[in-house]
Amino acid sequence: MPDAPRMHRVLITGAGGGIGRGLRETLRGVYPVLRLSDRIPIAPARDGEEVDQTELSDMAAVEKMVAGCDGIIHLGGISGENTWEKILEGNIVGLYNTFEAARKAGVKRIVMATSNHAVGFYPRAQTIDHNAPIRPDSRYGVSKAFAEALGSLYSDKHGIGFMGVRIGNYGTHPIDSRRLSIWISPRDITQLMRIGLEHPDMRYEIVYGVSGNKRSWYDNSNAFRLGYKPEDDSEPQAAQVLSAEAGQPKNPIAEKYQGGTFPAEEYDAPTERTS
Ligand code: 15L
Repeated sequence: MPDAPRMHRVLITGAGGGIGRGLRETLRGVYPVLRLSDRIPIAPARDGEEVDQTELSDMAAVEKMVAGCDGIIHLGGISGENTWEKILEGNIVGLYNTFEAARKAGVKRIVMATSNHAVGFYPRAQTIDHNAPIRPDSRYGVSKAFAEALGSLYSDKHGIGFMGVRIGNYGTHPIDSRRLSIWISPRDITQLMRIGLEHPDMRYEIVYGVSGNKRSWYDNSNAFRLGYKPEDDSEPQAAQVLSAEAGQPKNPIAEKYQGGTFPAEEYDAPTERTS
């Protein structure tokens, strides 16, 4: 097995968002330098940190952001459904710029926040693994499928180690019944990000970014094979979450599919797809 790459400076893009702010704390001191970048101003650098403000659609700025980094946790871009123009700028052009700058700078690893919405049109009744064909539920989900494809290209053609984490829903606790199946805790996402950066044998992998939830609709065996041992499960919160939701009106499309409101938004198919 090859040696794990040495991570001296790790870049976190989208460091001002919820997951980025969490990882800033949980990865503090794990690598000698964390470079924290966002398009918006973020809290000033502390020891072992560098703070950067970059618009991902600006290639020259992205090249500066990436210079000198050994690994990248890419959280930047648009983090939910949006207009095509915004998705194109943040999640297609911005993503391409980040990968291309990483290639030129000799970055060894990219851990990418993809999303459950790359496969959100699978029914909740079905358990899927990392080999399930993509089934995006939104323009946002399509952009995450694009990210997985771009990761595959840069892995095959340029040898960059890539791990795409199809993140469910990150937070300190599950916020509704759907999230009981897809919740991921701060310590579990930290563990997965570290596997992506540090695993000695990483070329191209897709895993689900979920805790060890009893109600999961994913077969996350690929993450387990890479050494992931989730420490949390949403189940102890289930009774409380379900009783808070009792009696609320439900959209049948949102309830049927894994992506929830994402597949239901703008839905106007006269019949449901059956294949
Ligand atoms: C995501 O991919 C989003 O980034 C997040 O904001 C949530 O909407 C999450 O999915 C979810 O499905 O709950």
